[in-house]
Amino acid sequence: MQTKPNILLIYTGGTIGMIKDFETGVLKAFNFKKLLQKIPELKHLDCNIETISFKKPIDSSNINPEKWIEIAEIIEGNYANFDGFVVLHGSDTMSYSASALSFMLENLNKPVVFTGSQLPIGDLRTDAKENLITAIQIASLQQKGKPVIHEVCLYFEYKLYRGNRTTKINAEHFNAFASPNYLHLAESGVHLNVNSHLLMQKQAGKKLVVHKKMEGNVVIVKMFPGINESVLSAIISIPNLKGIILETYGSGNAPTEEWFIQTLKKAIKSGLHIINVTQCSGGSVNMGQYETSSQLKKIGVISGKDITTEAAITKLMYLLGQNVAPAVFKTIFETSLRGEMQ
Ligand code: ASN
Repeated sequence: MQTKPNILLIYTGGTIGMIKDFETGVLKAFNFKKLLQKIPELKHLDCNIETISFKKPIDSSNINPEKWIEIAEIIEGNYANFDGFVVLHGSDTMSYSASALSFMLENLNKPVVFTGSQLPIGDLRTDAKENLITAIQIASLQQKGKPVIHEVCLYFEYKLYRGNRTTKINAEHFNAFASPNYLHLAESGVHLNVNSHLLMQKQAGKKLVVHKKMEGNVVIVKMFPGINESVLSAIISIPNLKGIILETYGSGNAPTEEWFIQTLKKAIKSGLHIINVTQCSGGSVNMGQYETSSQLKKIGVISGKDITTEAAITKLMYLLGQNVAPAVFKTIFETSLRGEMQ
């Protein structure tokens, strides 16, 4: 007889577990136990659910690398005893956290499904119940007693995405996330349809490795017409800065002005890693396609290809934390490690 899968529900905070303070009208995190009381349906699911909560649940704007480590350690400590993990997380920074965890959890052979909601669980029109119930069902999916999914995903409003391919696109709609450069992994309708050919393959025989060092001395610079030398030079001169995610135009284009290229060249020479990521929500960096990007290629700017900014910054933090040798940093960054780029 097949046993029911064991699912660990990790509550970090976010709207999903918030209630309204009726005096002030402000949304505040509340006791996780009450979350389960709000959804008696959970008892009818075909799995065993255990729960664990951050001591102090947070609004996801307060997430940081220490808290990512906390999530990673909960998964590590419970990895042997559970078949899947559901992380309840605020939607605002969920794509950053799902991306970070995808890098921190190497050789993941079980599902880690992030979800949350736009409206609190107690709200009449809440999206929390569907998101939570289906996320648990997805984490429970098994074939021949083994998990179907072996990666960090994000489930929201009827779609399951690869976590490190997502971005939050809307603060109003229930359909709050998009994965512009990678098709959704599954869709929930009358049936739960999984696009099996898009899933990460199982890492046969490899043990989970949890990486807990994330470099904090990094920055995201979004290009805009009018960015000037003193601003860019000041950013590049930040003490101990190790890497920059440069959000460029279109397919990775930036000004051809001498001061701009020289400033970046100097920075790369001094050991900074500069990664070219597009400001466009979809599509890829292709340095060399236009004159406005061929100089960047020449001076050693790293191509972020079709990576999201969320995945780029967390991959940078992760690789710098790994002390990857400068000589191979570019090659490793340009390689897909967890399905985050083409
Ligand atoms: N501010 C909330 C958070 O990210 C938003 C949400 O969960 N919908 O924690």
